[in-house]
Amino acid sequence: PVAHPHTCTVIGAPMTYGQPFVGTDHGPEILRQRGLRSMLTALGWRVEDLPDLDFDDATTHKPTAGIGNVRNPWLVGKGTEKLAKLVSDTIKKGRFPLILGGDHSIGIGSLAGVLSARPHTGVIWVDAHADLNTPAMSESGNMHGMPVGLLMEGVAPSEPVPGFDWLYQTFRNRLPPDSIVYVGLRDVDPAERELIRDLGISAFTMHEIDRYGIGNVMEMAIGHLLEKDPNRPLHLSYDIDAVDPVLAPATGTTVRGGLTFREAHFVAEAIAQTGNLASADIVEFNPTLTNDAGADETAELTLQIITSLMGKSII
Ligand code: B3U
Ligand code: MN
Ligand code: MN
Repeated sequence: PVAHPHTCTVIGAPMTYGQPFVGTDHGPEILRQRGLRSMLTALGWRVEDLPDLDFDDATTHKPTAGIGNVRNPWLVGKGTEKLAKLVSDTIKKGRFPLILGGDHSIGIGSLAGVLSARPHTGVIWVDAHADLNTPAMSESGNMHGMPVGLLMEGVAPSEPVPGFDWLYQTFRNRLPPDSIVYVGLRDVDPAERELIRDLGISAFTMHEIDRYGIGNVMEMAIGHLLEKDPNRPLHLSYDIDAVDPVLAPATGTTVRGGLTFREAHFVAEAIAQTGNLASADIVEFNPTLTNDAGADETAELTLQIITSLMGKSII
């Protein structure tokens, strides 16, 4: 397995430009206020807590609104470029990047950074959505629906989206379709569905979770990624909207019928137990989209999921 790196670098990525709402930028600060650092320390991690990335200075002289069918490509592009560099550098220093969103467009930066430092990484995408759109496919133009699409081999556009030249220069590695597994899907666009079928991407939707149970699903999902190389590093991208909105209401695109409390934790625990997890992001917490109680509950759940992910076991 990947050597336990012992030092966790907390990277705040307060991105909002990948979707229509403000508020996702408060995620990192709220998780820190609730004791993220001491909780990591209690689990035996050394913690390097960096200042949040600055995503606001990106585009003083570039168009900030939509270009074609993409919203805010320059803002997302320049922000995720910073994140990709930081993630790649962090991994090269032997540290575990724990990336706090922000909306899921930051996945473009995390994935690019991870693939640059460790091209052979297997990815677990826990989400209600497939995030497999490209600008040509997307119905919304929101870039939080595109991180997988922009990084996948055979799907990624051949020409850069404006603001994403870096993805065609220093960060050219792409993710082969057999190197990702989805867990928790329940809202997939028709064009995404077609790609998942055509490319044979491994997808454990809520239907498979109901049918086989979360224990079997995680065994199959992890088994798929580690089949050829049991030492393969894993990256987890955990969109909090994978969890049922009754438990996690503070997020931008809730979809009913999500993971239960225990399923949400089991996913994290099973991945932690492999010993292969080498980087993770947790995204889409937005405290402003519900009442205070809902925001509190979602923040606490997010923090607990991170705890499970970073090695907390029940006994
Ligand atoms: N697939 C849709 C909806 C969506 C994706 N990610 C979220 N929502 N959170 C889209 O806009 O691409
Ligand atoms: Mn997502
Ligand atoms: Mn989602």
